[in-house]
Amino acid sequence: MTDLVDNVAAVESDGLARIDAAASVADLRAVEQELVGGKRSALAALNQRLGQLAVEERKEVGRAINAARTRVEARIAERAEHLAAGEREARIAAERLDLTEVIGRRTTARGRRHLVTQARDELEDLFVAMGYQVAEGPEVETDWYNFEALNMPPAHPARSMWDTLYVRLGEAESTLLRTHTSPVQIRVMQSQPPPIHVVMPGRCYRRDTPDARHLPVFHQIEGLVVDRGITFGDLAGTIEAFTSAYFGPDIHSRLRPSFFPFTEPSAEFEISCIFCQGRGCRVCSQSGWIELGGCGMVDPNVFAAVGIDPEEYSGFAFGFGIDRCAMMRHDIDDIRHFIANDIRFLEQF
Ligand code: FA5
Repeated sequence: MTDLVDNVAAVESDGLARIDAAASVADLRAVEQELVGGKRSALAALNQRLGQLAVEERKEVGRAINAARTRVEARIAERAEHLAAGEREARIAAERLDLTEVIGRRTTARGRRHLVTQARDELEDLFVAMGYQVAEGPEVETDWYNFEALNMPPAHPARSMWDTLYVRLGEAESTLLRTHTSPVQIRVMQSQPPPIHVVMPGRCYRRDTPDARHLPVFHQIEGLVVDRGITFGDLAGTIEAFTSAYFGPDIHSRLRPSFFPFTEPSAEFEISCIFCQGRGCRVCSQSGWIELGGCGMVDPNVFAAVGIDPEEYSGFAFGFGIDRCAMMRHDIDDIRHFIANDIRFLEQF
């Protein structure tokens, strides 16, 4: 009998050592099978030998086997929990996605919107916030939209205000690259009845020699409001609202009498010089003001061209250079930087 009790003790201590040495949950399940799992396990084999013993001895050895089984099973459960936790952690570590690592390894440089596009988007947003809609028109225009409908009949002297690039299409000088965004006013008024609150950004073309303030291809944004009872005061207020929103509350605007064939009265609008805050400097020719664009009340002849009754409706229009706005906002002294494609310049914005 003592033999058998010793055997139980040996199976137990050997079993506990193997449980502690198991390196994975799979190893542990194999050890468990050999020790306590089913008829062929080590403890089951000892149990089978109980039949050879006398009743009293059988009880004692049986108790020893059961106690050994309880301790072995408890150690297996404890070790299984420990091994499973370790394996879970290892799996999570292996599956981890390090997003900062992905950014760190990125080799291609990200592009950005050109500064003039950024200025255009910002100006659009500003007018949309004031209740305007955004419209666009073609860059290749007919003479009628670019000049005639805007109160400039053929041979009108005002046409020479804009050096025009013509396209060889149809009759001579009937098709051109638009010299300003004002023809889009005509297209908008043809397509919808008043009330109209719309801004029209886009590219314009002139036979201008490039210099610090001029490019042959540049950008304008046009504004048009048509409704009952629109006054010059509404125009002045709108210009003041957008200039201080875009350039900052310290920058103000003023209107000076001017001439455009499609507005009456007409004005040029200027903003206080952002370089010297209106004190006078080289950029503003010591005047304290910088010209931004033109504006005025829509001429009755323009309303006539699109069939709007000038007795019932009035309106104002304005148009100014987007490139010039971006220059003033970002302290850029030469408009040609925008098209030089120098990445060192472009990536600053
Ligand atoms: C016009 O083009 C009128 N259509 C503006 C207007 C609209 C008046 C609605 C009344 C009512 P002007 O030729 O002055 O006006 O041009 C307006 C602005 O466009 C200029 O003040 C300037 O900011 C910009 N601009 C004109 N030519 C160039 C150029 N070559 N390069 C860069 N910007 C230019």
